[in-house]
Amino acid sequence: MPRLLVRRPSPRLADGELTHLDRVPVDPALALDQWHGYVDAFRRRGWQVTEVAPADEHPDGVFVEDTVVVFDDLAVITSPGAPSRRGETAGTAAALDVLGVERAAITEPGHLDGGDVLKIGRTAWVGASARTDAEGIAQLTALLTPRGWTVVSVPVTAVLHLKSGVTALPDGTVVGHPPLVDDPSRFPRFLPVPEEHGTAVVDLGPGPDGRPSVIMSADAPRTAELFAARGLDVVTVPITEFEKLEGCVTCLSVRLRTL
Ligand code: CIR
Repeated sequence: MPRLLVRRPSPRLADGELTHLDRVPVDPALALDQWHGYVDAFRRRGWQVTEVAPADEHPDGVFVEDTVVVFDDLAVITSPGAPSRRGETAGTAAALDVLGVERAAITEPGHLDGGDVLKIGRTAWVGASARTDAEGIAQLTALLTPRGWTVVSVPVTAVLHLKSGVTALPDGTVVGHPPLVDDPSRFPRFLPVPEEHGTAVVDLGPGPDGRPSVIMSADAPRTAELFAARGLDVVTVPITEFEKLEGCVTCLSVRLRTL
């Protein structure tokens, strides 16, 4: 049974880090509703949900994806690039220990955010961004190469994280909104999408009729149509309050497929 790791939003969510967007008001009650809607969409598809202990002192704690990246049975605890986010990893590590997951970690002086890691097959594409540095990428490469993974570093300047600009459909096609992607030609198969909030998809596993299924933002209707026309079962969820803080559907969870 696949398992989803999530962390509920802090009441201080509105104070989260901003890099490329201007601050606009965030509604904490709406954010909590949207978070429940997101988690319930996975539950309806058979995912077991594990909540990491709340970290209300960390406004960005809900973006749990940035604290760990899972490769096969190994969970790599990250070393977040933003000082305000460095205290978020301890709770994630504790939750993984309860589940009995093998752990490794990126350590100082290296930095790496989970949002910069896009896994396709046995390749980890890693964004060299404002949050992830060469030392963090070198540490990840040293952990993964003996395990049969290839790590490829790509530049990220237009958006916060690699996965703010590109993600992958279940068949491995990379999708992205071209103005947000530094160099689409780096990816073997790239499908441009027409909307900014259409760049982020998460593979939900097979849908009720066996078709591959993805979850994505409700704020990208033309992209949702494009994916449906490719035969995908598309589930959309409103996540406006997280998008205001440069978050997306990927950032709100970590998937553990083998537990
Ligand atoms: C931050 O700047 O760290 C948060 N406001 C947003 C993090 C989004 N996470 C992600 O893209 N993986």
